[in-house]
Amino acid sequence: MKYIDLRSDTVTRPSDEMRRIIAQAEVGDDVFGDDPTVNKLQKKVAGLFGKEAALYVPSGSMGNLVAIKTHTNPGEEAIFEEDCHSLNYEAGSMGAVAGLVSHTFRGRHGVMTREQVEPYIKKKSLHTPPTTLIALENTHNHAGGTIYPLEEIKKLREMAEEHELRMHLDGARIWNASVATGIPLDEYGRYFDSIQCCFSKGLGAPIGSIVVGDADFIERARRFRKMFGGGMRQVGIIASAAIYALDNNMSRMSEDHENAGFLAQNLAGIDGIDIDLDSVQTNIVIMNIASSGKQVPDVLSKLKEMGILAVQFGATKIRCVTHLNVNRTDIETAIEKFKAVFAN
Ligand code: TLP
Repeated sequence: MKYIDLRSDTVTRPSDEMRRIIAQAEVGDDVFGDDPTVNKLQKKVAGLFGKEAALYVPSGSMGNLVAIKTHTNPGEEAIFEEDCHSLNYEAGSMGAVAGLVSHTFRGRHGVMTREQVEPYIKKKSLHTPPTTLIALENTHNHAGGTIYPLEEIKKLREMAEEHELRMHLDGARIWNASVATGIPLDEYGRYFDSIQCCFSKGLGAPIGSIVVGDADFIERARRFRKMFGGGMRQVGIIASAAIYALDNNMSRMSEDHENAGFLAQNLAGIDGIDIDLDSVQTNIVIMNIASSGKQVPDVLSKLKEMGILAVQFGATKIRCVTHLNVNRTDIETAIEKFKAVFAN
């Protein structure tokens, strides 16, 4: 059966044109720093964010870990939003590998505010783990692809400077935030010491993420990438796909956002499905099915029988993500199938 796959934007497949570009990629040994395609990608992305340098890494999880590990020492404290990806979906790396104590705050739509966070920043003392980092996520996956308001980012940046905190952004889907708001990537770049962004989500490249920052930070991050086994060799093969994706697949993300909005509007009209429509700001739709009395795994398996794939995202929640491999007709089909499952 050919599925309409709404589990994630990570399921996107390289197009024929992308595969052609991959086949022609110029390569070298990137651990020696001489893969021309990787160097081109790193320069290009650093430039897009107005940063001095960038480091290509195999995954978003490694990008977050490398960046945060480079900024901090074991035993220090870092501030995260409670439902962020780094703490909940990266296998405990912030504690197990970076050795951090995490202080979490609950954000509305994934947004922590300065007022909320500032009173809890800890100074260095004999007893306390000093707070040295704050990490944000934009767009926020678990909150439903929500966008961090620039005004709040600016306030947090001022706070970070006053308290000498480093500021990291998990920008796995920063492309979506930029396309949806029209805020250029280099504007986001101004407020963070490091940003991690993924090519293997809505941009449609098969593998890879990147970390941007200043030159000294990236040099130090390179050592941690090696330590974590992320030093790769003729990796221009996949970096070429990332360059292609940036040039061809970014502006079209507005289509994914329209499709997510359309899906959310229609699903919200079904009895037993509750959606916070304010949270549907980019390509993610999270619905709560508690009021239907149905169990998420049952709903997902019925949908699957009908050719629709989605994922569980909490005890009573389902997530659908739109991307370049699903079009409006697919979304219309998905809506019909949801209606059928919830009709009885
Ligand atoms: N997110 C995946 C799953 O892990 C949940 C998805 O399907 O959405 N930051 C954010 C905000 C992410 O959403 C993800 C992946 C990552 C980091 C990690 O990227 P990878 O999977 O490349 O390690």
